[in-house]
Amino acid sequence: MERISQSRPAGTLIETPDITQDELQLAVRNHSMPLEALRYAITPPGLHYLLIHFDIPAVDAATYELAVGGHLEKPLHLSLEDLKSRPATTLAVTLECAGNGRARLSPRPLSQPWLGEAVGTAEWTGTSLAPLLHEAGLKEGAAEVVFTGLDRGVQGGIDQFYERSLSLEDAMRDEVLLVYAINGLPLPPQHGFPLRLIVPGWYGMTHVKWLRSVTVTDRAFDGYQQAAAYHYRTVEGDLGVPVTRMLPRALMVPPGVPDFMSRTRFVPPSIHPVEGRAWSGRAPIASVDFSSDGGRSWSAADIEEALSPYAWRRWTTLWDATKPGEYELCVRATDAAGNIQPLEQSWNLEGVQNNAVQRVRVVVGEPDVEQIAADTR
Ligand SMILES: Nc1nc2c(c(=O)[nH]1)N[C@H]1C(S)=C(S)[C@@H](COP(=O)(O)O)O[C@H]1N2
Ligand SMILES: [Mo]
Repeated sequence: MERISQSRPAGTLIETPDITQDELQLAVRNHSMPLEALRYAITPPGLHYLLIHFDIPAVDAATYELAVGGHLEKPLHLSLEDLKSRPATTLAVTLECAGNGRARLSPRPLSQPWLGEAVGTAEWTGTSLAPLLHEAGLKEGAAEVVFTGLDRGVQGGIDQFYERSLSLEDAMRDEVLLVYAINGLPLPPQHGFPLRLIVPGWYGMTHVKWLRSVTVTDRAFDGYQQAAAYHYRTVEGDLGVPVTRMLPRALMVPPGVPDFMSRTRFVPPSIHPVEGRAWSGRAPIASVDFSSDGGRSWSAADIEEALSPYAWRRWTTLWDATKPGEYELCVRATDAAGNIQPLEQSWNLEGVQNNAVQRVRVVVGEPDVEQIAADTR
């Protein structure tokens, strides 16, 4: 018990740039997407980021049932076969954790220490939620839909199953799916086997995995993950603003080859193609700008079509890297609603929605092996 009493609860801010053992433990359980995987429109299996608050629950597909109940005329119990026999939709959707970028903040909110790569895009297959709720008959006064997972744990001092809600209006949108397949294969345990929610455009916490029940309620849900967590607040005690749809972000595939420890890049003098992906859950991506001088000057990148309205778009540009020296490459996305990525970190108590621009240090020229050795000693 010593260990637990010494651990710092989530919500703690920490000044040290060093990662704590608790953060390291979270980081090895939950991995981000290696940036070179931005090459793929659909993230290959195993490279999609992962976030699991508690433990992956053990589920027997043969006896599994989803309970659909609450403020409904005809509550339902659906087997996996029942769900699979309903009309199916496949949709390419980009998912990003709301805490992406948290570890760049100072002081740092203690939680999963993402740097900027907690993202992935998959083709999810499942059945639309709205027709199911219509069939079950929404009762007068239905206001919210609560999605509960099979995974249980303690967070914020509260024993809970992971659960989140949506307003009835948001839950009834066509693109909201109960999915049982990813990239044409059954969900693997870590992504929510046998069934998860997909709410295109929203930050990761919305997409409840390992669904046990869908419950229609006539009042606002006040569970921990809804009412306490996932709020953008800069002042303790402030209610803050709930985290909902993804803000725009662009990422680049870091060019050249990396140094093992610092991940500084080395590129031979050349005209160098640079590529990446950009997304927003608020509006389509309108422009992507590239900088090779740390964000002092920008030039527009070319943008390609997305696989779906909810998937990231590929962008490309040519970087004039003919002159040897040190560079800081940046990329910045703007969406059609006018949301633009900030240049500075967007500090807040939980470390959510920090969509500050990515910065990649690149040396044009041959790696200076002696200097690298000196820097890492
Ligand atoms: N049941 C359950 N659903 C969950 C979570 C969880 O811990 N339990 N984590 C959420 C968070 S915070 C994120 S970012 C996404 C991650 O989805 P992925 O691991 O499939 O990428 O799942 C969400 N759904
Ligand atoms: Mo997340």
